[in-house]
Amino acid sequence: MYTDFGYMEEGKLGKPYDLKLMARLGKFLKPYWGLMTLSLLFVLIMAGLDLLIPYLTKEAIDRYIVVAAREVVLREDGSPEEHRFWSQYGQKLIPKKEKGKFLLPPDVMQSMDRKEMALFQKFGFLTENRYYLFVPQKPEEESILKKYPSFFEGSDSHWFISLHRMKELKREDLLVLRGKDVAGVFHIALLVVLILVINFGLNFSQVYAMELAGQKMMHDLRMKAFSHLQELPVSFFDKNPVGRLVTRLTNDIQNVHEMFTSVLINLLKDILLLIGIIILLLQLNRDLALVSFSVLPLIFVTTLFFSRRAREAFREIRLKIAQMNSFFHENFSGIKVVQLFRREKENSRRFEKVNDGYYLANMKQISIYAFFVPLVDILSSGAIGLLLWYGGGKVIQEMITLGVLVAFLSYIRMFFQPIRDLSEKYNILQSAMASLERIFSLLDEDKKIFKPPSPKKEEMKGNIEFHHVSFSYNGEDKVLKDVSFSVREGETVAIVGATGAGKTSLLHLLERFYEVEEGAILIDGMDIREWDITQLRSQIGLVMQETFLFAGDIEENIRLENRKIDGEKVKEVAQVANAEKFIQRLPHGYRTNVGEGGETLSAGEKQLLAFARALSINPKVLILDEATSHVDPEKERLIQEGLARLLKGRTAIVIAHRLSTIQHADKIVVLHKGRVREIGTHAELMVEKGIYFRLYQLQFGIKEDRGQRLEG
Ligand code: DCP
Ligand code: MG
Repeated sequence: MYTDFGYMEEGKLGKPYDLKLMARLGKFLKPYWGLMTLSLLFVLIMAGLDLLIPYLTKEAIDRYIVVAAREVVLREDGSPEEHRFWSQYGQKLIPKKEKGKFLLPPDVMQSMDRKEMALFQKFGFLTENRYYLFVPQKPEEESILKKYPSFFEGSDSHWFISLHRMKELKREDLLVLRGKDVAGVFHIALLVVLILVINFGLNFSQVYAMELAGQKMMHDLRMKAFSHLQELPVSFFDKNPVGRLVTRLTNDIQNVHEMFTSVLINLLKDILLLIGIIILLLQLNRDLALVSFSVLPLIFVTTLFFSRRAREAFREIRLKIAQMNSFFHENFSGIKVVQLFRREKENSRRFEKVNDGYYLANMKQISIYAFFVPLVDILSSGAIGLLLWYGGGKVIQEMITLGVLVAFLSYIRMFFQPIRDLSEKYNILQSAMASLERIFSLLDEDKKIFKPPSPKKEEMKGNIEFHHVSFSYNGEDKVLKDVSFSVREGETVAIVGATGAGKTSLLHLLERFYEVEEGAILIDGMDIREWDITQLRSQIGLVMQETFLFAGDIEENIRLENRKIDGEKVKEVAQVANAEKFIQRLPHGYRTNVGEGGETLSAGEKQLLAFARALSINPKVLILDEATSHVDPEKERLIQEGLARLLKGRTAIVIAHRLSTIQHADKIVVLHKGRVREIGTHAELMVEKGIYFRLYQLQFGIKEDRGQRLEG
């Protein structure tokens, strides 16, 4: 009891990436490569735009917010550095009134090498005195000059004011003075908003395109898996419980979808961002970049450590879910037995154990993440602190501009986010790979039913011959051994035998649910494997021991999508099968819903329905597997009547435990432990006094033979 239904394998995790599997998945993606490329393109643009924003901040700060010209004092007999400076930048300097004093404009300073600047500063001719350069154009700007005549120096177009003095200006005058800067900042802010809006649009389109491709691909994959499964021989389903197949078609495909949409493209984006940030930072300032990256090894080690732990927890959760699934499945498919044998308490106890396991596994994962995520946050905060300390010092030393530091801080924050998500994505990737492997191994299940190169599609006459047929379900224990008998066109042959004798197995072979292992079954002299399987099945009507009803109404269940027959014909076959009476008693007659969630039919009613169903295809050969066993004597009589009418001109194989119903068969085949022991008519077999004779006596309660056993 409580087998794992093969769910244990759900706990397996695959390699984080498996190129072979990905290549196979690629085939399913092929029809949607356009969408994928589009999505990829959007991601590239988005990554680029994301990187642009901190850069724009830097520009706003350095170009418009913190902007000053610096005073340069040069002596004629100055050092070689002074001469070098003069020859290099002399042209761009703005002379002050005092001899030998100049102003170095901010744009020139921006373009200077920072190390060189530090050197000039060290030699003293690049001073700390700062000025704001002012080129008045509008009348209100001119008026400022007149308002504060003693504050400004310069002439013509070039005016400047020392930063100390500037603080003394009135607020509104300051705004006029720095009107250009304010406009510049405004434009950059506008640009940032524009980028964000574009990013929003791109993001939406990207997610949409990605999901469209992903959903369509999953749709195709499910379709393919479903059709593939339908074509697999019944023996496959003996070994693979439905619960597991459901998991394949839902959970596993969902996993792949998750990997596809939330990991693949995002991972690409993250990697691009990381690379982009590294390059940008190195470009902005190498020293500062290296300092910022100094915490990376620590983060790397932590991530590695935690991703391993997280993986275990993740694996455990999957396993527990699988266990829970199998438990649900078993408990509720056998609910009658559970209730009948009062196993509710015991099963609740068992379920509690499984449920607890699941809960604990989840808690384990949560505590791992609850520790890991803040830890990475602390590390990234540490990096930011380090950057602030080191970079702040550099700003003070004029080694970098304030804008660079601010940009650095933004980039570093952007840098840690993807790293934080990495371990989670890694898990998804692994579980998706395992799912992919399982899905493909299902698709690889190629024990398909043999199809001959030129299948026979003729009308069937109905001559059936079992020719030394042997068969086992598991490859070992033969349930049919060297079975030979024949049914001629139009004959009715009965098969009798104890339970487990192999009667139903014979029918399985005839309908090719399973393949004959040794020997052959011939129909009209042709091996059934040479027949077109659809042709074969459509001409052999089968009423099984158990009738399965599909969700739908009575009419649909009789017709089973056989478009050749209309409502009239459905009623006709129902009448022949004597199912009409009970159908008319149902609330909506032929329109009554049955099957899952619908009206419940009794076993006998189901059989009558199955009978009508078999007749609806007007088969050449009719097979009844204990078709009358559940029907009351009155109904049985009615069916016998209908049957007699119906069997005319058809070949029939009838299996019935009640020997009274088959006495008129043309031939009776007695099966015992998989072997044919007797063949003949009722009269012949009664004379033979073999197994049939004893069975007959047992059933009709002839006392003197009670002691005899069925052993033969
Ligand atoms: N068997 C099996 N795998 C299956 C079906 C059956 O291993 N999928 C085994 C169980 C029996 C043997 O095959 O030991 C013969 O089963 P049948 O269903 O052919 O037996 P009957 O139809 O004769 O039995 P009953 O009269 O109970 O229907
Ligand atoms: Mg049977």
